[in-house]
Amino acid sequence: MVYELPKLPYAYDALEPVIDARTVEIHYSKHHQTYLNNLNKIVEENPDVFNGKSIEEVLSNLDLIPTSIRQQVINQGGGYYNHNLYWANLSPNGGGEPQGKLREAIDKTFGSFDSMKEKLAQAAKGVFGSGYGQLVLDNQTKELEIIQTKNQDAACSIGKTTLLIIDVWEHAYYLAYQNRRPDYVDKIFSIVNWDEVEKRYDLALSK
Ligand code: MN3
Repeated sequence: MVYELPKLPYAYDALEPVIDARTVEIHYSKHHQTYLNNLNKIVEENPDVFNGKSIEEVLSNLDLIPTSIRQQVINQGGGYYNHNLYWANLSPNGGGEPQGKLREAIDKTFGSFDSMKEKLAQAAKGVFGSGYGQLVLDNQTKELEIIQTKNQDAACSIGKTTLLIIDVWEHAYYLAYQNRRPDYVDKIFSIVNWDEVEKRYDLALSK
């Protein structure tokens, strides 16, 4: 079994003006696709390591991966996994604020939605080099946290569930924003798919 590229849930130009069509097209059809192709090459050469497992299961148990291919799985598998999450937590109909249980937890943990947003934006803007700002749930404590992850490291590899992930690799914004990463991060909140983030939260709590 090999992994598959999830269909982009909207057109390339659907996230404009926040993210331009060409950036979405290259990011999805070249970057995301390449992580997937590279991952599937590793799968074909090491079928016993993957054995039909979901990529999340693989990345959540890195110690089961032979050390000779572990970093490649982190890089390529993480690149595939993080982008699956990234595209799905954006939407042309996004923006606004989360509701329900997630909203209650945000208010309780961070004081307010705006204060969470500010903290997440600062984390994303402040990633040194390539990586992500993320709102996650700690799988043990069931507390919300804001973290930075480097390169294509996956939150599930450190016992966290990704709820909202913001890609701050230059390829995510450079065509339209050049060096202005903070502008991209501030604007992305108007296309966040909070329905999807709430779904991830409910699922993670039920585990
Ligand atoms: Mn990316």
